[in-house]
Amino acid sequence: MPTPSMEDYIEKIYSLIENKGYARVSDIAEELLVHPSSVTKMVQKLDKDEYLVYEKYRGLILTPKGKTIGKRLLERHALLESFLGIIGVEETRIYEDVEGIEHHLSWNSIDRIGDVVQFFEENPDALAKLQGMQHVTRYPEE
Ligand SMILES: [Mn+2]
Repeated sequence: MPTPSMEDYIEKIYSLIENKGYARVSDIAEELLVHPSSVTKMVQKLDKDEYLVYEKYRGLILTPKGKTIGKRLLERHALLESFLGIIGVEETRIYEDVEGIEHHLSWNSIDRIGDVVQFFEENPDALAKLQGMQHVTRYPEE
């Protein structure tokens, strides 16, 4: 199993390739706010663990294993964003909160959260009821 940090890289590489067709070390560094040398180090590890193939001057491609996991990680991220949206978390907090929790839930929990999301998508009346409970709250400075 990939570590949380490896998951962040695989997820980001997968989405870069989806959106731009390629993922360069510099793009990954920029998106993950890390130094390019850290990216190179991690990419070498991901290559060794067979999530991707890295060729210094030609960039990198995900292996079938890397693609499968990348897709799952991206779907997990999207699912958790939907979930936080449904339970009324403010739009501006959602991305960071998902980044904070996504690596720490079991796939079992992810599946059950998926049921909740599906339930509210299929039952707009229940969703409206839930939203009726969600009042705006002020939080201390974070
Ligand atoms: Mn994520």
